[in-house]
Amino acid sequence: DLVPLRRALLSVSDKEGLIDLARGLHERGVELISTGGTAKAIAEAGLPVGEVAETTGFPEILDGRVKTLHPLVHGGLLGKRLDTTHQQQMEEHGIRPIDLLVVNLYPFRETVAGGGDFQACIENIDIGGPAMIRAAAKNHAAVAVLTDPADYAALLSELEAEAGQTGGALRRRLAAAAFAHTASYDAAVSGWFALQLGEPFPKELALAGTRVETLRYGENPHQQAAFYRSGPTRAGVATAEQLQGKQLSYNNINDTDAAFELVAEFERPAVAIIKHANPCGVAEGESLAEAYSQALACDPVSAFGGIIAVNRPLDAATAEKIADLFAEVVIAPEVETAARDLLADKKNLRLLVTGGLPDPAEAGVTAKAVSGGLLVQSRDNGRIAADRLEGVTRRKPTEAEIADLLFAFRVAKHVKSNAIVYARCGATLGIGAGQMSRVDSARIAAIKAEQAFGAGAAKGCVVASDAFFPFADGLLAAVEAGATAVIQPGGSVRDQEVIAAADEAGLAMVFTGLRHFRH
Ligand code: 93A
Repeated sequence: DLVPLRRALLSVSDKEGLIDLARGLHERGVELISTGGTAKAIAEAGLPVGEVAETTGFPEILDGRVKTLHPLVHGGLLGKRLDTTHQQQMEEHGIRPIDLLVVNLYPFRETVAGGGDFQACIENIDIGGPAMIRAAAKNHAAVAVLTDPADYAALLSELEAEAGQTGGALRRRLAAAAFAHTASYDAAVSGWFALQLGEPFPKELALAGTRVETLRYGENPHQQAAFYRSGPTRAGVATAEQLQGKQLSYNNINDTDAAFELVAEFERPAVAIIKHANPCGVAEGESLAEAYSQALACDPVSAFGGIIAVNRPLDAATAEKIADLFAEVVIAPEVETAARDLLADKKNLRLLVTGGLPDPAEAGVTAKAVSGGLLVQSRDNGRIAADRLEGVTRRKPTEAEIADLLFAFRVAKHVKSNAIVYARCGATLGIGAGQMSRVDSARIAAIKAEQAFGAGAAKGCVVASDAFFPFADGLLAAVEAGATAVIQPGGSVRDQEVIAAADEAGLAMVFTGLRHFRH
């Protein structure tokens, strides 16, 4: 299924690699036709190129909205080469076949990301480009289609190897990539348009994403995996620059994301250490180094092989401490040179720098695959401030307790449910995560605190619960561990029972009215 390549149409917004490709084609005797800007660029490189407008005998009109939308173009892309009726009709109408299409689309995503206004975004919705791409990809039996400059070299080497012809396998691969390209483009357009209407969940959901890399494997070695970037703007693991260390794994990326989102919750210097998407220690402090030591102290055993996120430029003092631990990943908004030098010989440590922090209050969506479908929700961007707390017990929390309650609740937001977090002085003491019963989470958190800090260590701490206590037992388990102040959403039918138990124990308890389930 080799097809000679005689005539190519090039129409690209991103001109990367264009001239090398055009030159390579020209050297093989391929006739080039092109749209305005692309033709200009090719001609400026001294290569012969015809204008599409000459081919069609029809000028580019309506500010370029109509330039390639013409039967002489689409007929040339879509006509079957081996079908006599098609060939007859093409001859009758003077349609000459196009054997290669090179198109990339108007920069719609970039216009949105750059803060373009509504009209600018609309103008950057490409119509003619996707129409041609789809036509060429449909007719891949005869036509090759390039939508990514990264594939230009593969086409040229195929021409070299096959004496100016393209093979079916390459054309099929390029067609599949082409349909993925227009699908992703349309997903970006449809997602943006729905948002303009204040509708985050359109009737038909299309996911836009560009593959960052294929991963070695998924959650387990027998699973395949890849990483996609969906939005260009957010500072986070998908846009981070890796300064050192081997390739990130699927679990690394998942855990690093959890760590960085968590640490972004805090105004003061803060550190989170994550294992299996749950924090094994979180702390804020006067300095990063201080916060790191406290975060590590919460569960130094689990922290081995963990993922560390910081919310300030990583400094030498903190890096020196991190160097003592076996950590898989460190992610930071910035890395000071001295810190980088200190970590440089830790060859297995992956060091990521993002240039900024995620905004915990930012809107967004999260998605989770279920069998045969996708569950989509708005991001949990809920945050509680001191003035939103409702004191429900006789004793009201002190200023210091309020600070710790808010800290603990922000941590609990990032712990898998059922989540119980004991904290004191801006540091976690014990975390109970992912249990089916809340009372078990409370007990586990107490055991962890005792393991790390000794018996009675949690005395006088605060406790946060990601959802209400359905019974008094979970609260009593926290009291037994030493908690004296409680933060929880409230809203259980047995709230009165739980409040009475808290009063009896002399606790100060506040309700947030906000739940942070996380699964
Ligand atoms: O405005 S369009 O939707 N109408 C068209 O007929 C058309 N044909 C190609 N945009 C169209 N294109 C796009 O123009 C291509 O997809 C490419 O992104 C761009 C190249 O324009 P120029 O060659 O003038 O730089």
